[in-house]
Amino acid sequence: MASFKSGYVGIVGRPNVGKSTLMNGLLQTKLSIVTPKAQTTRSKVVGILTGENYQAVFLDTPGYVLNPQHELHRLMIRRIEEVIDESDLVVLMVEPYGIKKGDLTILDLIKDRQKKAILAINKIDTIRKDELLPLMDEWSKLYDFLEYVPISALKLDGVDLLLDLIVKHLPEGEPLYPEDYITDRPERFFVAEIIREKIFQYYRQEIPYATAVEIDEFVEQDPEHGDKDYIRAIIYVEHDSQKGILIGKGGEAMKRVGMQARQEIEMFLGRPVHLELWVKVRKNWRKDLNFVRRLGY
Ligand SMILES: Nc1nc2c(ncn2[C@@H]2O[C@H](COP(=O)(O)OP(=O)(O)OP(=O)(O)O)[C@@H](O)[C@H]2O)c(=O)[nH]1
Ligand SMILES: [Mg+2]
Repeated sequence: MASFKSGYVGIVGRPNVGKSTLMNGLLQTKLSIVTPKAQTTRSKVVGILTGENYQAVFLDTPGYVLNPQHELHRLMIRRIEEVIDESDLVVLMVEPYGIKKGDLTILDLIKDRQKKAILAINKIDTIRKDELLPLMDEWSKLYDFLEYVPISALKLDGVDLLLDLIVKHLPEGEPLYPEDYITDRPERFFVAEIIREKIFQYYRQEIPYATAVEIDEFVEQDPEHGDKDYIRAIIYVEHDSQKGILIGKGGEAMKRVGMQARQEIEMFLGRPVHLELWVKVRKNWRKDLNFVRRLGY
């Protein structure tokens, strides 16, 4: 009988390289939020994939910020270090446009801990095939990766192969979670993330970065709302001016966020919800360690 394999697989890399896209592709579920902006993911997102003879617990992480500017950034970096520590296998994800300083900083964390690692070169749909070999060659001089896998997480190209190789290098062991689990984070975490994703998609410049979402109330099948779930979320910004931009003229901008978020939350939960959004100013919240912690980062 074939033995069972299981373990934690950390997905790490610079901001915006496609880590969350890969995790969703591996799970074939939209679990981790994805936007075109860097620093979308702020915490560890657990995604569990159970197959016939394996269970891989994927840990999506924030992108590594090279110049941390506040407590939120510092916590994001700490999460990456923790994930590398707890991983049985690390997937270092990079872009195919040359080796960057941020790549090397993360590689050092892997090297220091002598972790088993696979290099995933993502976004190969954006380059010529003949650019790949020289790049893999350069990477192979920096660390003894177990595998070098070119992929396009977006087009799901090479993702099956990557999964096979991940499973190949997982240690033998019993499942870590019940086989029908896809995550260990609560629904309210994902609800807050979906709202944050819409804010990242709709607003520009500093607004998304100065924003945090907290679920203030979550009542399942609240009779007061026609048996829909009732969810009240608070959107924090750092300054009064940001509050105005977020709400928009006549509340139009916020309405759009609310509508899009509600639709996606309903898909995620598989049931109808009544979503209420409130915007509050919390001066410089990103510098307030206690507050950042309270938000779950
Ligand atoms: N062309 C192309 N774009 C991709 C690919 N994978 C991801 N992207 C895009 O890259 C952007 C960032 O993707 P994410 O998955 O959010 O990246 P991330 O590494 O999780 O980013 P952070 O959470 O900010 O660290 C999105 O616009 C994705 O659609 C790919 O294989 N090819
Ligand atoms: Mg991400």
